[in-house]
Amino acid sequence: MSVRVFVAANAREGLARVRRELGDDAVVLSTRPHPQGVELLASAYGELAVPAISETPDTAGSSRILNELARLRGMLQNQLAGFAWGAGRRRDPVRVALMQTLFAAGFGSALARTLAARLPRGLDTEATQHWLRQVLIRNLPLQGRDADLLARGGRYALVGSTGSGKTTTLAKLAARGVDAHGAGAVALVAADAYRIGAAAQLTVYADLLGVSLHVAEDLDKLAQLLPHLAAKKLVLIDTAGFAPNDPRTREGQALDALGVRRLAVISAAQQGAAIEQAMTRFGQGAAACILTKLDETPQPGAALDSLIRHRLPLAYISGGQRVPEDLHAPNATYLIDRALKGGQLDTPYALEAEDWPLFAGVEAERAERRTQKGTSVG
Ligand SMILES: Nc1nc2c(ncn2[C@@H]2O[C@H](COP(=O)(O)OP(=O)(O)OP(=O)(O)O)[C@@H](O)[C@H]2O)c(=O)[nH]1
Ligand SMILES: [Mg+2]
Repeated sequence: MSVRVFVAANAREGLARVRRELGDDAVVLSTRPHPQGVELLASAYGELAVPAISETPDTAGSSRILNELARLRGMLQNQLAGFAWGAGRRRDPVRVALMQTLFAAGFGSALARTLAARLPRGLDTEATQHWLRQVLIRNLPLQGRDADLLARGGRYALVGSTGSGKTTTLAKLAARGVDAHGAGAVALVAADAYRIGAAAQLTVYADLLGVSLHVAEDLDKLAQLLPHLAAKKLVLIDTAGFAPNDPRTREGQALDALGVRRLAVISAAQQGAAIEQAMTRFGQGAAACILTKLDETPQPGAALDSLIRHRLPLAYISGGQRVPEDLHAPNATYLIDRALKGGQLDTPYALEAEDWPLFAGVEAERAERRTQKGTSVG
């Protein structure tokens, strides 16, 4: 087994050189500070693994050794990432503080890294926080007033995960539509053929508003119904809620062929991964997004992060169950300020100072997996 010494400016650079020169499976045996940054002792993985396998016929034993090596490698990587985090904090405290602000508020690492990389040099902590707030406000995609869905009218289907608030939001939109165009110009369509009582829920709202209600059990029926509603200024279609990975979500795309524009109704009160899934499945090709349950969302950062990355315009926000009061046009400043404030909440999920290096380790591993996946795909 030959061991090589690498000296680099920082741990991340050192690891990258080890990989470049000894391969992806290289094993880092030790690290220590060096006047030029960090010194790593590393060996090619094959040189460790081959003798172990050939010398012992006990394959179970060999795989135990391999597992143990993998575990040690993971541990070292974590430590190095933590070390890199500490070094980064000393070298560029303002940039690291920016990422901490974003992570604490529930924004994800992809956006945090992108913004940290674009932070102009030479800003102090206060100027950095100001810059961050402005960048987030500027990049939050909002539906422009001239594109107001209700004023323009049209055919809209509300799509989204189960219980995200589609029917309630539809009733709120319908009430606004009645205010704008009169009850005779608005029609509701119940296209939720899956849930018992779905049409009944809509009937109550239609009666209250004095608008007509139609039922379409499937897409064919909807295609037959729509020409009869051609005179209506605003047609709002309620659809069944599906989990984002349910194959029936494809029905959403079939609506496009009928000239129906989709509005993705997404609850902000979910964990980031669920929001991302819903945004991907229901948001793709949608005309706009409506974020619901903001009243139940202490940290709306994840939802705003997803909107920013998907560039899906936000048309309305919903902050309660009351029909029609709890529906509002979005205000970027208000939403971003709320998200950043959410990062200051004292919850058991907030990271303590000593958790950050560990968190950095996990993040570094995740980033590495993404890079490896990208490399193997490309
Ligand atoms: N707190 C709060 N509750 C909401 C909001 N929007 C909807 N809800 C509630 O969430 C629950 C589900 O709302 P629905 O409108 O039935 O949701 P849905 O997406 O139509 O549900 P399915 O048709 O079953 O997929 C109801 O109790 C609503 O009152 C909101 O903005 N805030
Ligand atoms: Mg519903």
